[in-house]
Amino acid sequence: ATENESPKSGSGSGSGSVTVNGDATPDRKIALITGITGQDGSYLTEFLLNKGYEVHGLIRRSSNFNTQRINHIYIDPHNAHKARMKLHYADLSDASSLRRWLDTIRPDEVYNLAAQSHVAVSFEIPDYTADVVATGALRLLEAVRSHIAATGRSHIKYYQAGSSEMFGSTPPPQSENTPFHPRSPYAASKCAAHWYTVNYREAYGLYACNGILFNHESPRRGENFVTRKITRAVGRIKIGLQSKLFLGNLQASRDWGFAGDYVEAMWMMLQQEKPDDYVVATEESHTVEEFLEVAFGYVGLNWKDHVVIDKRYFRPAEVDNLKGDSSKARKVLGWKPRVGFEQLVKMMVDEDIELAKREKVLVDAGYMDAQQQP
Ligand code: NDP
Ligand code: GDR
Repeated sequence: ATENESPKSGSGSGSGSVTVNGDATPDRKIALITGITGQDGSYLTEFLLNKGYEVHGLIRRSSNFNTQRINHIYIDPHNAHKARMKLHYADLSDASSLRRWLDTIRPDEVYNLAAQSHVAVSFEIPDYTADVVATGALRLLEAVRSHIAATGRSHIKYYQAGSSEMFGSTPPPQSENTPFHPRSPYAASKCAAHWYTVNYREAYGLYACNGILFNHESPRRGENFVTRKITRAVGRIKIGLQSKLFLGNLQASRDWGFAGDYVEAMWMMLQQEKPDDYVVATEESHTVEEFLEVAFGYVGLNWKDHVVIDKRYFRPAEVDNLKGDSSKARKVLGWKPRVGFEQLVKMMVDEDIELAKREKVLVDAGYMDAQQQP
């Protein structure tokens, strides 16, 4: 896709056929997504476009382009009449930008996916994490509330990306009724965002839902989350580009699903008559070590020959065991995961082997150092 001067689709008036000012046509809903450039944002955008939505994403300014995960669905509105995804600059730390885009886009559904989403990093930048994850959600809720008060558009629905990290040290299985005991600045901030959302629902009658999603992964997962870090390494080791993989705690257990399945649950929550909170999980938990066994074993390698434990990847406080009870989502929404654990690991390894092969071509041609990643 062609790079333009500002967010890829441009947000000025007259740039393309997508409606920027005004309500949706009767048969076309408008969604506004924060965090559209992230893993979930990209899958949710594909999902909503397939459902016929017009999708507007808020992206933050970066010195490098940060739209890699959505480039494949981007249509330059200057050249095409079919662009149904538009990007606009905003930031969860800037309340004025949130209100301005709500007033301009006039969405039917708002998905708040933006976050500093790395648990370990939240110990390094706790203040920023709280500002974006907790207060950012409050800013967006308040922008929605004041937009409704000013326009009377009370049908707007709001989705908050909650996390199983909120359960922290409370033992599994974790359901909507399980008490929160967060173990990181990230998790404590997500708890605040959760309760802000409940409060806006109760205080103002806002249609607002909390999705309490357990870990979900994909080939688009950020490379410093443990699953992707492992599958990237498996690909590169198999192709001969690296030999060691440095990891922290291998005994932590997570309920890992496929991100593509989880974005559907987000949408389903907003299609119900009444707003509510839902746990979304596979109900199966595996340790990091089990993930290693499946990922390395799949390509005929033994993880013990390559993994080195490095203390720097241990956290000041760990979440040992997460396993969801998603019976409410299964019963009320009719949701269930399609991709199982082994299938997920293999999907990620397959894609990362292909990626490593492409890197190898560049390394062999002298265009790239093997240590470097594209
Ligand atoms: P990612 O880290 O992949 O994406 C986060 C998104 O938030 C990116 O688009 C990022 O932009 C954007 N963002 C970060 N800071 C700001 C800011 N200050 N203003 C505006 N946008 C910002 O996360 P995922 O897609 O994996 O997760 C989506 C949401 O779901 C997050 O809120 C996460 O905490 C939550 N969650 C995720 C789970 C998972 O397993 N994936 C499980 C439970 C909850 P940029 O691309 O520029 O960095
Ligand atoms: P998590 O995901 O903290 O569950 O948060 P992550 O993949 O970072 O960690 C999972 C477990 O693996 C252990 N681990 C390592 N983790 C990382 N990142 N790097 C390592 O080298 C490593 N070695 C071992 C961790 O200690 C941990 O126990 C994710 C994020 O997407 C959150 O935004 C989301 O809310 C939760 O999932 C649900």
